[in-house]
Amino acid sequence: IEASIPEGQRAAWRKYSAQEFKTKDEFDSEVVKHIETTLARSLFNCDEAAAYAGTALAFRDRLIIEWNRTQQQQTAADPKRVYYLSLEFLMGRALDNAMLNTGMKNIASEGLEDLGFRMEDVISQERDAALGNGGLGRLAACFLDSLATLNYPAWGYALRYRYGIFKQEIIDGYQVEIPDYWLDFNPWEFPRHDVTVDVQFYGNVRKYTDGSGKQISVWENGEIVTAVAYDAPIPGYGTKTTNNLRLWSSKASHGEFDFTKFNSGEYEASVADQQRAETISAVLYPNDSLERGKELRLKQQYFWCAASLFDIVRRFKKSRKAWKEFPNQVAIQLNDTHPTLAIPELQRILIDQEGLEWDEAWSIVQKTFGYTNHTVLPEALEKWSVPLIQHLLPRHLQIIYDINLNFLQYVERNFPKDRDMLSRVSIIEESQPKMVRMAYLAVIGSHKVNGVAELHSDLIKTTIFKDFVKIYGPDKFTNVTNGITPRRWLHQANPRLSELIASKLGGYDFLRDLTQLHKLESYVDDKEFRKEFQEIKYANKVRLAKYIKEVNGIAVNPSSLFDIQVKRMHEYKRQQLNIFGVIHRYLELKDMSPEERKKVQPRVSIFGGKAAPGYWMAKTVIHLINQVSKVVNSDKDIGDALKVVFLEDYNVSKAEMITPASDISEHISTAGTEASGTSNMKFVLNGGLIIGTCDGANIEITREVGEDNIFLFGNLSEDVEDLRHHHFYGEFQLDPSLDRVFKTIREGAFGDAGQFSALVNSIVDHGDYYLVSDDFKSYLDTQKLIDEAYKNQEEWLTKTITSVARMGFFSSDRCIDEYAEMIWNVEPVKVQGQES
Ligand code: 7GP
Repeated sequence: IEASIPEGQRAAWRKYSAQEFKTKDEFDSEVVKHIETTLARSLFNCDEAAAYAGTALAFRDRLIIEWNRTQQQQTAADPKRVYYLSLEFLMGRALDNAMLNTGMKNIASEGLEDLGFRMEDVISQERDAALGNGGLGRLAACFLDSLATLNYPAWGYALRYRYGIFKQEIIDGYQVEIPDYWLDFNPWEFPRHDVTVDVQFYGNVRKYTDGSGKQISVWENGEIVTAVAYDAPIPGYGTKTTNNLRLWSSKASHGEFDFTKFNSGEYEASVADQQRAETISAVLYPNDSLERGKELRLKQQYFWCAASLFDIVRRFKKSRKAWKEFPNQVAIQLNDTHPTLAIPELQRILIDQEGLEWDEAWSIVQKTFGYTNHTVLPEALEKWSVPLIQHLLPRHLQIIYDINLNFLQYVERNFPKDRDMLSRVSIIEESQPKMVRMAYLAVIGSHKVNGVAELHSDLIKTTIFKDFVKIYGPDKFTNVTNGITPRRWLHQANPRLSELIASKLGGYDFLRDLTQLHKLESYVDDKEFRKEFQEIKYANKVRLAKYIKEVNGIAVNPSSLFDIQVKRMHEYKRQQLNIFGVIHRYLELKDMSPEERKKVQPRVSIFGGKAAPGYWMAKTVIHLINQVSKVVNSDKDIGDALKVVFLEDYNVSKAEMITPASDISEHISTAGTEASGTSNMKFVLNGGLIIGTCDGANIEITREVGEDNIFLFGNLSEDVEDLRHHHFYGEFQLDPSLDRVFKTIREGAFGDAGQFSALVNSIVDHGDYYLVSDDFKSYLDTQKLIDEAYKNQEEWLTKTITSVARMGFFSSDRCIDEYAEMIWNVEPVKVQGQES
């Protein structure tokens, strides 16, 4: 490593080199120092927010020491690194995670108590880092945790959005979007004003032939925007490895302020460039599984890909290895198609800037990239118009055309008889205007393509990428079933359960090897264990009930069956099926005599999730849930038999409280539409059972926990096409129970029926694309089974404990090891602790 300090002075340097705190006293001294100096507060004006800030800064210092050490050792070892390019990282809160991963939470709790604060209150001061929408972004966050824990040299790359996903407020039953000012105080990031990249947009391509007769392309006269790096340390659990998440922020290339313009009186124009440049990293697009072809979004994608690749190439060049070594040093994973421009960008760097020949460059590109697909929904598959790319990235469009030409020639040679094949697989869709199909470009430019659960990986091979399987053979396509980090989703979210498990398994090793959970099966009949397990579930429900009372003003009985569906609002996830089921339950309760009603299993139906701001149908479902909630909760006949709750602003930190409180959670997508799902894993790991369709990872969860421990219902994915046909030809009879639900809605039982007519009509008149009516009866029958099963608390408990014991497969550590072996070909690098 190059060192800027001369040999003679290094001893002094080392002597004073920063040390991480080890004891409670050292911790307290750090906290007080930060509160008094960094924050300029004192013991006379230190509130919980300041206590949080002081604690966070103390931990940040600690992480940064380990981060520095990790980077130095990784630089010295110069191993192959993984770069995870994701436009979303849904990190949630960092403090609790940092304390648990470094093993310092107990010390910090005691220390804070000395200073007059309770850990819980301090933790809850932190705002979520909500740089993501849903599953795809949270998966990326789990992967970072696993990569660091398993000591893989890995970097995440994303954008530093000034506004993360909007904050959701429910006003009069409607979703209202409020900006998320998460950067007001964010102690977890380090601005690196010395790490910048100039990124070009627009301009033109000039071609000429050099002395040796070689064609050269120069992209010039564009507009330059500067990317500034902000780094966030990612600590592994129980290891010294602290990896990096690098977020790019945009600013004007010539500084933020144009003095000439200011001096000539153009005050607004003097800052206009800066504002324009900043717009690029200003907002996270709040769409989940829904693509909007907006120019700014394309700008974001290129800005981030270009800055990240420049950084990666710069790091590679430091090692002075030959270009052909690039794929042996660098693995880049594309989290869905959002970073696909990295493919033509790397090709451009290699041929235009580094002077490699096309074929040599292309072979490097293909070996470097891997692509993960997260959805088969057609509305989520990215396409960009050719004129837009031509305008914004003229050189990239040429390269994309050349990639396509080579590819189509190859296809033509190998499939001379299938003339249609060429237009089917072309990167360019011959529409008006022409479109670039990003998923095809991603497949063509990568050496491996994976889906995120077995069914989904099979589906992509038989639907959207069918032709590519023929072209490349099946080996290019693989599956890595998703997972979740047990550190956040068990240890942090459910500390008592984690402790109970540790007490039986002889320590916390299971947090690093989740398969050890299987040993819990021998405690299924252990009275003491069962009692504690049940008490923990109850306490978690009490905690959620308290929150619901505080925030929603609804009193729910913690002994009721808690039925939870929290996830992004989308028709394919079918929250409408759930709420129609709730209405049906309500009507049934109304039909009963008071005596009969007393005998039913009381239930609380809990919903939460955000709708994309422009997605009217999803917003209508939110509205309906809130209206039903109003009516049911205030109906004196019903009492505790049924309560309906919509939790506003569902996010990661709320998920940590909600997940451990479920008895049943709902994962009820139309079969074949939910690529995997990951909250399904979180709920079962925390001792809740699932009602679900045969979709995504539900199938593998069933295989692991056993059919007796999950409530499956509904049509299978292979039947979906036929069923849709039946609807199309009107060969369908609406289930009478659903018909009654619709009648009730139409009669205005939940407010002005007009508001819900589009929702009802989508099922009755417009083909019921998501097959709500087809699955309704089976759904209700299964909910009945659940009511019955829950009455036998002993058997229920056995099911939940058994399920927890069988969830070992769903750790994101297992996923990351699979990616490392099958796709990245990388090895861990163990970081050594500080030498004394
Ligand atoms: C989600 C999938 O819907 C979910 O099933 C999966 O578990 C998750 O990715 C992680 O693989 N997809 C998205 O969140 C998304 O935005 C559009 O997909 C690209």
